[in-house]
Amino acid sequence: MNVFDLIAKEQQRQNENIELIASENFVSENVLKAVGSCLTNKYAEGYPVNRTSGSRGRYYGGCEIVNEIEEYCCDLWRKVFQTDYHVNVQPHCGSNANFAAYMSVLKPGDTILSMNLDNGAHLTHGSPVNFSGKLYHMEFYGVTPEGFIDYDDMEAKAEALQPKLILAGASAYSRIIDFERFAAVAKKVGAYFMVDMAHIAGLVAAGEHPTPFGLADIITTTTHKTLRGPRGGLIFCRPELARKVDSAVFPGSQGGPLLHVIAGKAIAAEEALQPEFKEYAHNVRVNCRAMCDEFLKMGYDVVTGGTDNHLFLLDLTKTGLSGKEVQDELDLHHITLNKNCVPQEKRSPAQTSGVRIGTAAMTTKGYGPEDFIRVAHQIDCVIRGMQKARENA
Ligand code: DSN
Repeated sequence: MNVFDLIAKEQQRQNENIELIASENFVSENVLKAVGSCLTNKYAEGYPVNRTSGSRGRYYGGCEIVNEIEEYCCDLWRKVFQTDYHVNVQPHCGSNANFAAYMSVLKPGDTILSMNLDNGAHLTHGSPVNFSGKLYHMEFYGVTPEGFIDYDDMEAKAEALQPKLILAGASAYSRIIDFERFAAVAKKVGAYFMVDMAHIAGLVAAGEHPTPFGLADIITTTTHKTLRGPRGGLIFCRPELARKVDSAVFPGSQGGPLLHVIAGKAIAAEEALQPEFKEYAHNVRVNCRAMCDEFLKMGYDVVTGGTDNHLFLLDLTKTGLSGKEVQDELDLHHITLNKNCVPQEKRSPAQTSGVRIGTAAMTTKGYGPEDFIRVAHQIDCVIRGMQKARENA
């Protein structure tokens, strides 16, 4: 086997396919260069000195240059979100960021109130098969029958259960999240308020979604979704939590930071500060609305009846097809998306009754509303073909 042949094949797949996975994107050549650089050779456990956490520095010699890179990266991300929150740029991924965020303010067994997993939350928001569900006492708020976050349910549960932390954020939620309402409830019950903005972070950076900064105590994100950076995580927190968050990342849950990825995160932050990024994030939403509206016009059911962000969920229940069948068939037509549960899901998570569609990646490739409308019709054509085949079987 030749790994470079396989990489070339994957490059071809990425060039040829229509990529609609809502959590994916295409990074710039500069991000690729940074992530593939000599920085991968360097060990640098610890942090640059003079951080808000009062860290004592690195455990290895030869860190002068990587210190500059990490500090530059931190400064840029604070600029991107126009915040004076402390930032830790070392989490290797979103799951690690969430692990360290919980660890910084919670003890095992403490109660977390988060969104129900069937309604769009992430594994690290309390799945019983994930560390979150195993280490913490998880309680969940739900969505209304139409699929909107049920804020009254969240408030009632917060009052009844007195959680130590309330979490907002999701992997498959297509509407604006009312961070102010969450923050008010968290304040009322004396809970920490944490936001996992991984999916919408690029929209927040561009002012296309209300910001959680100033409201949440801790904010986690990945850098590779709508932020269009390398695969990785970030944790922001109020300055008074800086020491706790930093020690929960290192030495609490990670060893050496991935400096090559941190350099890629710095490049992504430089790009997110350009006016073109604002335009990009705006276009992601415009494209998403155009495609979603086209499905609605064609008679499809969309969870919540629309979208405010970069994704929407098609509810396939009335087509009789599962999300998995549609995902697999679309793969054969070079359209890539993923199956997804819908509210009041009747099928297993391995089958599902819906698919999730996102516009961040193809907007990067230059698609506009008319392109996404064309793809909506291609998907409809595939679904109708599957239904016909089933009738004739
Ligand atoms: N797995 C990601 C997604 O697809 O939403 C979340 O991390």
